[in-house]
Amino acid sequence: MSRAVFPGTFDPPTNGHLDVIARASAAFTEVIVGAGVNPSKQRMFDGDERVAMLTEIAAPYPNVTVVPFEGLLVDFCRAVDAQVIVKGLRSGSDYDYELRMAQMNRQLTGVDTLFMPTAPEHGYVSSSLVKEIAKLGGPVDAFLPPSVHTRLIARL
Ligand code: COD
Repeated sequence: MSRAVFPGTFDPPTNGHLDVIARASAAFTEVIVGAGVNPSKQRMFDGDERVAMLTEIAAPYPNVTVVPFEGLLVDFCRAVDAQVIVKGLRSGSDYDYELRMAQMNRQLTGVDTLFMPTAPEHGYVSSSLVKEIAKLGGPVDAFLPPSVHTRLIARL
């Protein structure tokens, strides 16, 4: 039995996040999507909204559950008894950022991180860019699950 945590801010969840959720669902017995807080990012959606959006888009995957968390990721992994952290990688800059966190998290509690390369069609998609484009009136429906797109447009 392997239980993995896929953590992120998911503000909002994009098609890139959903692709990682789908592939992790096929790779692990159980996947817990951890809707967390990145202290360096301003959020548009609160924790309940991000959990609701993730729960809607993860509905087709019965072994995926969505759980909010605050505090350290390693403490969350311990609380839900997860053996592995899954992260998506889009670029070298993602790798530099994620490698340090992966090494730190392993040093803190021994939990390992597995990286999943982005699907090429989602490699340039980020929540931050999607929000910026949407706020300035540009089209973002190609980058978001339909239910998330509806919520984002309603918010703006
Ligand atoms: N394709 C594939 N993967 C993607 C895509 C895409 N288009 N977009 C994003 N991803 C991946 C990211 O690389 C990341 O792995 C994941 O999806 C989530 O992305 P974001 O941007 O929603 O989330 P982040 O990077 O802001 O999340 C950061 C955490 C909340 C995980 C981090 O801040 C954290 O661990 N916080 C808890 C506090 C803590 O433990 N700090 C110490 C860390 S050592």
